[in-house]
Amino acid sequence: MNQSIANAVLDRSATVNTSRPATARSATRTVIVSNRVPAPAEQGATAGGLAVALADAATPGSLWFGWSGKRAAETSTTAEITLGDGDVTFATIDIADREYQRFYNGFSNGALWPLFHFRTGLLRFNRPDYEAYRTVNRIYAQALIPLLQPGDLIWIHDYQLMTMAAELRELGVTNRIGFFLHIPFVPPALLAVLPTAAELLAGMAACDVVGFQTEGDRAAFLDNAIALLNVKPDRDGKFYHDRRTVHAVVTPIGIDAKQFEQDAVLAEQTAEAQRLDESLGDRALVLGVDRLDYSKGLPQRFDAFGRLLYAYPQHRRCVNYLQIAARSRQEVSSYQTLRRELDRRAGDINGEFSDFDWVPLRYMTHPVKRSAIAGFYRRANIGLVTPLRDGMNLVAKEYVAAQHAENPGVLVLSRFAGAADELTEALIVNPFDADEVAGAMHQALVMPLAERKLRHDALLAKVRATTAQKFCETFIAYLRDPKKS
Ligand code: GDG
Repeated sequence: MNQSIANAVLDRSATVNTSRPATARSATRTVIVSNRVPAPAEQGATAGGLAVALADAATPGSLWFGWSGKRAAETSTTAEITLGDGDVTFATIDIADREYQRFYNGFSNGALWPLFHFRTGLLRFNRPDYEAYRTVNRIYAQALIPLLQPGDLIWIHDYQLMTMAAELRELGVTNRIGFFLHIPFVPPALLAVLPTAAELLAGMAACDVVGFQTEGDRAAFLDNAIALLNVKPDRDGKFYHDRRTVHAVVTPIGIDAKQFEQDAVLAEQTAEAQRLDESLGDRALVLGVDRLDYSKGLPQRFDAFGRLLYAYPQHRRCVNYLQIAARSRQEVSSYQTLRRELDRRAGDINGEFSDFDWVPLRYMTHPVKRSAIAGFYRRANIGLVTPLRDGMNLVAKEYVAAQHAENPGVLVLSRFAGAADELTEALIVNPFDADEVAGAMHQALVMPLAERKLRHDALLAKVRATTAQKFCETFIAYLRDPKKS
């Protein structure tokens, strides 16, 4: 779960004194469950995000439960409790290294992630990995139960924990449970590729509320529910299954827009942003910021930049493309292959177009501080966000929030990012078509100021309207109010 989202979740939680006896019926407490929980000690250490976020999460009383980040010899069965700043309780468990490999690298990132990003060719399914996934979901459920209070609203996040709600029900939990999927959902023909599809779907249907980023994702889920659970959803996305009404909702995620706008102004003054600016001189900047992940369409994006330089030679020497591609999941082989592929393509483009005093493509795989990234966005004439498939894509929203209102850059956005449903004033492209993406970059580079401002004004209004806070409020309102859902 993205940190700003986590904070917003905590912020939206109603207050309750955690020292109350479990039997006392009190204001509802939100219990957030995510695969990874950053321990309080880590929070100051992470640049930007966590420290800022926890300062925001001042509302006391919530519980955030998940994995500690430690791979131990044995999986822990009881959670370690720490009180964080702002009276937020963190409860973490360790997972045994072998189990973690199979649960996280194996089934979560080797099977679910590629499948849900429409990449069946990359899907690796094997039973031991799936069994470990089920086991870890069960362990999460078992370790959470002693911490639960009557009336707690349980909000589970993302694809690593799709069967946890079913485990909680199996163990007798009657609290309202919500699940939010941060990544896309796939239509029945694709989900059917997974031998255990019906079990995963039943896991989701053990919740009261199931949330998605887009209408398309919700529709895909409902189609699968019809096909695999034999249910009949109504027009609101509600269906009855196993003595429970399940409500499928769309609650698109956002950023803390106001905060990001302010951060970007300050970030312009950071040493990193100044150095970047000096290194560019008068040249335009095309910027990509992604985790190094095959869903982000980086090889195709590199090709599109090559097409720009080839088809529109007037931009040669006048533009630089900086791609920040922070390494992730390096233990999964498809990520190692991607990295080698990008090294090769970057070399090809620079070999072909570089001059003795100009190198068109700068590509780095180590992460950049959050404060510096905001400054980089602000300097960039184009925010290049071209995933092949993406649940939402927060980079698109951050880029919009970071722009100078009087001289904004242009967002070039993949139609296959969830963000494209909202950010329709961006230049929307098909990331598989290098010529189309190159054409959009050219259009952006020559776009008159008046048009850039018109587009940016409209985009900023949307980014400000669908914030992280709004996302949490909307989801928790569904979760809190059985009548609403
Ligand atoms: C998943 C879904 C959905 C990136 N590089 C660096 C860095 N970042 C930050 C960005 C942004 C975040 O990471 C990436 O968020 P995205 O939404 O773009 O993508 P995923 O990580 O794939 O997130 C996605 C999201 O969940 C939320 O629901 O939108 O669709 O895939 O905030 O700025 N941050 C720092 N250094 C980097 O080098 N500090």
